[in-house]
Amino acid sequence: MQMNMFDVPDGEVILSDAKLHYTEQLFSSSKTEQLFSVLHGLNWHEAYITLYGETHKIPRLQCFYGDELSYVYSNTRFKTEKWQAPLLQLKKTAEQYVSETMGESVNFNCMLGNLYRNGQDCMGWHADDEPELGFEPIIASYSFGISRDFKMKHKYNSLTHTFSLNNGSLLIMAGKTQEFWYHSLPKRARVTQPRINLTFRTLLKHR
Ligand SMILES: O=C(O)CCC(=O)C(=O)O
Ligand SMILES: [Mn+2]
Repeated sequence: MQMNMFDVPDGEVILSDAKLHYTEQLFSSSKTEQLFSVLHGLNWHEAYITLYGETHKIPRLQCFYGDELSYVYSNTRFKTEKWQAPLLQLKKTAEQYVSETMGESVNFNCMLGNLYRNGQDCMGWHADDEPELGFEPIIASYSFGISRDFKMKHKYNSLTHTFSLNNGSLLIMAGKTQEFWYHSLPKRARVTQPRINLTFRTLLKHR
């Protein structure tokens, strides 16, 4: 097991019915800061979701970049923005981490981003198990900015797990994680700072 600059173990997270790898700190602190400000300039927008006939504003900003395709997520269809250089670099880094830590070769073709403006912004329980993501999808999730709790709960038993996703970290979810677990990003009343999350994914169908 590798230790990072904070002496926190990096590595595989042992959780039944899941395949997870967490790296606490990928870049130097100046590079991490620089990335946060570049990513803050992405094309963030508000989106709405209609549930049981009622339309609600999604409690965070989102963006979607990738190859020529569109993606329906939480009943929202995202228009794809063309890749930008910093995102392509992060995509490559994530693909290398997947290969080194899991021995799997992956080509991410899109990135769904979330900007949590403060602790009031959040994401409810869900699994990234849409058919377009295919069998045992690999999702690489970067965090920049303030640390937020990322909660997981097993779909079929009472197991739970909470990560604090730190500035400049990478969480890779693979294997049966989406089949057996839900995850969420709960509200945190005391958090006043923003967090940027980038999730690199592979969509199977180009539509
Ligand atoms: O913000 C996070 O870390 C979670 C994001 C997430 O679950 C998603 O985009 O599907
Ligand atoms: Mn998710």
